[in-house]
Amino acid sequence: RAALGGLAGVLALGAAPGLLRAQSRTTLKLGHLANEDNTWHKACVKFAEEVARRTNGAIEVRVFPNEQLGKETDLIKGIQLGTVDFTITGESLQNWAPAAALLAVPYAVRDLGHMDKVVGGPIGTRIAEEITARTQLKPLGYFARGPRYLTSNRPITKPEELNGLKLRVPNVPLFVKFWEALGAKPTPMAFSEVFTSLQNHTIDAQENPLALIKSASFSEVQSHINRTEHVLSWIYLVGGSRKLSRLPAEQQAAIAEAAKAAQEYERGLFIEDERNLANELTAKGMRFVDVDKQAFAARGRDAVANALSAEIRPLYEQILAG
Ligand code: 2Q2
Repeated sequence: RAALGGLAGVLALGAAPGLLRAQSRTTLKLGHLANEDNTWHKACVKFAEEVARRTNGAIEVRVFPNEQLGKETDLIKGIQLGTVDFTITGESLQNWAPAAALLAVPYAVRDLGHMDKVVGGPIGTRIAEEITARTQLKPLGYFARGPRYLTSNRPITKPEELNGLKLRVPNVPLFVKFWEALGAKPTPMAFSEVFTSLQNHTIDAQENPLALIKSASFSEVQSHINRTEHVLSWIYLVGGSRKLSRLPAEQQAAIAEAAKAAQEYERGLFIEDERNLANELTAKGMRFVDVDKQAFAARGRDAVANALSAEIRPLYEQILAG
């Protein structure tokens, strides 16, 4: 008891400066769609730690996984309203900023090196600027994603075999047009609803990178992973530019640096994860299916080009040529 009392005394003393600081403490909220096992979440926790460290605890970032704070679209609107401060988002932003379609064009980016070149070059700058201008969401850093694969409960090796497959896609018009052209029936739906909808057969299939397929336990409701690898893209960690711009300059700088640290941290986790995911999903009973990728790309090509506005299309062609 005496020892505990002493410990409490020490803790109380130690907490005193913290309490003074706590009075000027700002709490910011980060919501995202992935769960605690996903590298995005781990990188968000790292971001929160880095923000705390770089602001001496003046800014606390609270992280809410699993769409707890709202679905992806709600989170985007929440940031615009000022009720949420950060999220992870990408091609869904094309509903506000057409150039965000360039983030995730089917069969455009070829590999990780190509992706980094696109994000870091003039096209990436253009995308980020348009997102900030049209949505008031400022890209602070980006995470690489593995290729998107089509999962289903039967093997699908070519577009003809889609045959009206009820396929969930995120709220991304370009994805809807692409899959329609291929012969599927795509339905936009929030990520948090996908597992249950697969379970109760409202939908037959979904498409995502292996990391999300694994962390969301889709292996329990889908048997096949068809190697379509139809989209290779990155995703942004974004913050609400209005609220961020009202913070003191040094805190804004600390947040920007923390985002870069989280980006680097995520890249390490991502590369490690990608090495193991196929084996892990196989161990969970999923079967990988080789597909005629050329046929998927060829069938979707015109739909993709037509879905992009005349202003955006040359940039798409630059990505292809880059
Ligand atoms: O399937 C999902 O919901 C994610 O992989 C989405 O592709 C991603 O969140 C995009 O909606 C990014 O804006």
